[in-house]
Amino acid sequence: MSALSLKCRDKVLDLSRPAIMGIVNLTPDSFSDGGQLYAGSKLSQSKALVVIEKILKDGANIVDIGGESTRPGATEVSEQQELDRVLPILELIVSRFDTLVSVDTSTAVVMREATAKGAHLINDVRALRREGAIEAAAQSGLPVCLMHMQNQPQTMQFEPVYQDVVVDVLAFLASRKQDCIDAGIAAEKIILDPGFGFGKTLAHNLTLFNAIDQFVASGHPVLVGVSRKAMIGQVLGIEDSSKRLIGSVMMAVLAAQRGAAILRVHDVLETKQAIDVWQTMIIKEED
Ligand code: 9MG
Repeated sequence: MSALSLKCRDKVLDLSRPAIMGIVNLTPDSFSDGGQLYAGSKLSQSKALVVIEKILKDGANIVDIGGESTRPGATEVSEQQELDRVLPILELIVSRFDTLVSVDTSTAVVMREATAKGAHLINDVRALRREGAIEAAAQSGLPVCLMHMQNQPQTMQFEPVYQDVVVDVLAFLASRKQDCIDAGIAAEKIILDPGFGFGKTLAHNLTLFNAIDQFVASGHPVLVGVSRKAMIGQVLGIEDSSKRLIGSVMMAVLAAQRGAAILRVHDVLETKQAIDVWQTMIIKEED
């Protein structure tokens, strides 16, 4: 199945080269950029607009918006809070920009409302395991990203354990994929994601990273999100997540080399430049 493009509603996502998904956190408490779109306790549409405009100018192919923080230890949000954060910004993007919008949610009602308002893709860190999510995603007809997470954000970093992290994560995604197909989601609409940092130690993350090609071998586009995450901080000894740019860009290129189709990143411009240089060198090698 190794598709070079993905149909997302009325648009097509080109996957003949790595696509860049720019992160827009609509939360006051996300791990790296939480709160940057807030004026006091209120989400500011004008601040969001500035950030989204920049991400698109910098070369993002997809804008990923989310109203729930899933950083380790994050507090849960209500459905209404998520709807209030996501829907107005989704409407803003769809009405102003010609781009693909992915909605980062695990909540069925958010999936349904976001689909009605023009979202192009569902990105679910819980791989459609919440009640009603798989049905909502199937009815939407949109592509879905199924991510692996052990436990829940509140508890996931308390001593995660695997028999064999690669085998276990591959098996989980294969089983979720089959459930999706049984629920009526077309196989061509499924994106897989090993879920870096979600219930994994540094050793688990690095082992999985080196096995990205095994996820790619499934024939599904693979999404990799390592941007500014703790694994980069642990490798480099950098506590402040906003100072993890170089490690993040490096890992994005390494993920792309291993076959990742979509890179979920905070630093769009820098990642795109690095990917562009790498792509140019591949083309030169083939000349
Ligand atoms: C929402 N979110 C945070 N990290 C992520 C990751 O690594 N992958 C995906 N698909 N979503 C993520």
